[in-house]
Parts: sequence; structure tokens; C-alpha cells
Amino acid sequence: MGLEACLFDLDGVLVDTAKYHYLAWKQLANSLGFDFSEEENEQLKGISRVESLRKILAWGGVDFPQERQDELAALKNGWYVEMISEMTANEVLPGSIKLLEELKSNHIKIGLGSASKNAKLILDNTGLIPYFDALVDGNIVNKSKPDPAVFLKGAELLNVDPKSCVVFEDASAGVEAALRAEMKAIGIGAEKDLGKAHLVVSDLTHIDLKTIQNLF
Ligand code: B16
Ligand code: MG
Repeated sequence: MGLEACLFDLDGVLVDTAKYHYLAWKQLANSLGFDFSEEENEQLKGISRVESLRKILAWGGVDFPQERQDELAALKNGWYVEMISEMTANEVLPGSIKLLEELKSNHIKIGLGSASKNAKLILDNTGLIPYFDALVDGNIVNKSKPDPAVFLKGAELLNVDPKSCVVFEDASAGVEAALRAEMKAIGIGAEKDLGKAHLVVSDLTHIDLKTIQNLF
């Protein structure tokens, strides 16, 4: 079976929103009286908002009833949304547009598979929305990666067999989700973190249609 569709994770693949997540989580941690490091932030890549909060509270050695946790998550999200509202097309990561253009002109379907509930806003602000034939985000699927649901839903909406899909992911949980969905996985980042992927590159400038087709 050959390539029919490409599914892209958002944060860490097409845009670097991890830096805004970090600033907003740090502001929240500081308001609760503890700090939060960039190393800890690395562990939140691809992890949902509620799970991220749980980890941060544990690192800070504090715990709150669910109702208070919901308020804290909403507070962080308000700050985060303020930051991403300022994003522009300049923040699209290198190689993204060239690859999306090449896929489009070759009639390969393009889908989003992100854990973020803010994905639509980010795609709108960065001008990426017209490239997508289907969007699957944290509002549509609530099972977190490594559960394959987010990518399987993408294949379903694009009306393609999962085995004909390639996933681009920067998080090891996302690579795992792609493999569980029986899709090809291209890791964006370091071999040591994403070694299970079929191919690992540092960014999308290293990928063209031929490289993707060679995986089949
Ligand atoms: P939100 P991705 C993920 O995006 C981020 O990597 C992760 O850090 C974040 O907690 C998650 O989205 C949820 O984001 O708070 O905006 O719903 O990598 O799956 O595109
Ligand atoms: Mg990601």
C-alpha cells in the first residue's frame, strides 16, 4: 500500500508553541510558590493540559481538589491563549510550508493530529489552516497519545486506510500512538528520544515527498 495521507502533530512539528506553554505553566507554578524548569517542561510535550497540570503540581509537592485544579488549568490556558493570539506566519517552523505545498500539489491528503484544544487558533494565526483537509485536536479526541485514537480519527475523516498514512511527531508518546495505529512514523527531534520511529530528522527541511514514499 502506498502513501495517501500525512498527519501532522502541531506543537514541536509545525510550530514551537512549547515555549509559550512553558511561560504560562511557569507563571502558574510561581503563583503557587514554586518554580518549574525547562527540563521539566520537556516532559510535557504532547501531554494533555490536565495531565500536564497533575505532573506540575506533583513536582511542586502540592495537591488540590479537582475543582481547584480545573480553575488552575483555566488560568494557565488564559495566559497561554493571550500569548498564542500574537502568533504570526513567521513562527511556522522551517521546511513546513515547502513540504505542505509539495504534498498538496501531489494530491496527498493532509490532516492534523494534535492534543491541543487551541490548535484551530494557532493554525488560523499562522496561516496554516488552508493546507488541512481534516483537523483532529483535543476537542475532538480526549484519549491522550500514546492512545492511537487521534491518528485513527484523522485517517477516518480523510477516508484513507491507516496503513497508507505517515505521522510527523516530536513526542515519543506520539510516535508510539502512530505505531499503534499501524502508520509510518517520522520523528522530529533526537534519535535518542524518538528511536522507535521509522525515520528521525531534526526538522522538516530534511523531508520531501520522495523521502516519505521511500518508507513504503
Ligand atoms: P492545550 P501537540 C500539545 O500539542 C502540547 O505539546 C502539550 O504541551 C499541551 O499540553 C497539549 O498540546 C495540550 O494543549 O492546553 O492547548 O489544549 O504536540 O499535541 O500539538
Ligand atoms: Mg508535539
